[in-house]
Amino acid sequence: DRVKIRTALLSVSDKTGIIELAKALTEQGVRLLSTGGTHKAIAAAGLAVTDVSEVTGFPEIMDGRVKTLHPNVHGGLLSIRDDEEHVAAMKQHGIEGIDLAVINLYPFEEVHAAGGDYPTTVENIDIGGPAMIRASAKNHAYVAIVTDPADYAPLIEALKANGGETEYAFRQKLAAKAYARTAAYDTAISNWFAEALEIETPAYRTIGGVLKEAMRYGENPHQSAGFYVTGENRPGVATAQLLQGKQLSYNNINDTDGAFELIGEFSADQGPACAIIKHANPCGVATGSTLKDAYLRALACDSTSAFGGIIALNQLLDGETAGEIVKLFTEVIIAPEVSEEAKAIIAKKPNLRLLVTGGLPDPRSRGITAKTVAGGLLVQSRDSGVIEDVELKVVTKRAPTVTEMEDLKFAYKVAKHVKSNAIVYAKEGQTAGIGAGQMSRIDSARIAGLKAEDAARAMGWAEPMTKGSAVASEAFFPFADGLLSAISAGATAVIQPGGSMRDAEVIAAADEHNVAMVFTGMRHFRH
Ligand code: 93A
Repeated sequence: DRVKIRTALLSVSDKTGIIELAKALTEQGVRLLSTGGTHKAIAAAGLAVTDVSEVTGFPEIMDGRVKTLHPNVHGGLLSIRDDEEHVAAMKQHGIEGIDLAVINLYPFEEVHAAGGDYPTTVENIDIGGPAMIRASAKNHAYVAIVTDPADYAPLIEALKANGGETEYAFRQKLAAKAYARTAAYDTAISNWFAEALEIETPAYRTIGGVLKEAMRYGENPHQSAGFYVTGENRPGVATAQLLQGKQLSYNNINDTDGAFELIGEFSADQGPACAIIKHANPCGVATGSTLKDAYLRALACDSTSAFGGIIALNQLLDGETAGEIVKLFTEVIIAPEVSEEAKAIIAKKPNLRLLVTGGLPDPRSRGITAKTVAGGLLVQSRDSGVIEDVELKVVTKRAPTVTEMEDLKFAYKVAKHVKSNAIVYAKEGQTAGIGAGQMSRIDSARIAGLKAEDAARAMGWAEPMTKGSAVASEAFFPFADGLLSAISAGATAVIQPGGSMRDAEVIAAADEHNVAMVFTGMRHFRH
């Protein structure tokens, strides 16, 4: 199962480490073949290398679109070395075997991420490279295919250790990696196309991404995990820059995403806002006169749960706010920008991760969400529904006051980002109590009320903030009981999608207590 490497084909866009590899291969007596740019780089290093045009007997044509797409290359990669017919064909057509292919592709993903225009992006779709990678990987019984510069060093070591030969198990692993690479590459192209044409139909989209980093473990220490990027142009945890702190864990990434997607509902021009997230649910969200004020108001909602939380901010993190945040143990801070003063303050807490995104995500933007089920993936378009875009219908005798209406909208935006069943009390742009993830809506309402009482005790307030609050339910109240629980906690205004068979009953209960209620007509389930 060992194969001596006699001939290698090197064709790389990313030339990292290619000279060192070419040198090591030359030392092993390997004959090098190469395409235009790679040939030039290797020859410039003073190494002997044959241009692939000599192998094909054909020049590179059409701006390089056709350079390796030739039977002399593909026959060399695909031939079964101990098959009589294959050997005869090679002889007849003058095809020489290629035992090692080192290929990385036109930088399609990078060009797209850098905002390349349509023709430039199209030109960066590599055709010959993936064809050679797939051919070599298929023929891994004889050919080693290296697609990742990180594998150059292990390859060189393996060749040195094995007298210039590769082992079957090594080639198998390389082949598996090669197909992962071409699959991810085509996925990126497919997703770019779907985005460019604004198509959300699943038939036009491939689900997948490019591995950004392998993580030490998953949701639990015994699970393995990787972070894949889909190339969606959206400020957030996948594209953020980590300014300090160790690598984010699986749970950190999940929670940070929840935090930043939520804070994206509050555009910077509406004033400072802060969200504190635990286990992907907010434990406090608030607007404020300053960012520090917003943070303190978010914290007041549930300062117990905020310990070890994730903090998302909707604008530049300033020194004052940073000084306040570092007083409590926090896992991650994510913000569009960070001032130098804030950086210096946070630097004193080296374990605190600081992520900067350069902008806020647009809650209305397209995109996909996916979750796994046993043996499958469920994929849907993002919940890009925004309260400002829907017509709110007052269904009770009393209409909400202006302040109540503001708080209803605020609470509904937050409820969209709380696991169902979600109940969110809010007052003056500050969450007063959040009930998340219960199997019955009334339990969520009860829990949110209890949390508000806890907060009042912790903060030394005379009464829980739910007194005189607005309350949001992300889906309709199936019965009046959930609403009555909210009313007994002190809510005076309610927002919910409506649409229950018992709407009349629910409206009557609200009217009976002089509570104002509005219907959004838009549900925000989040399971
Ligand atoms: O334009 S291509 O799709 N047509 C080809 O025949 C072909 N052969 C190799 N792209 C092709 N390649 C790619 O060229 C490789 O995948 C690699 O990324 C790049 C290396 O070109 P150079 O050696 O000229 O820098």
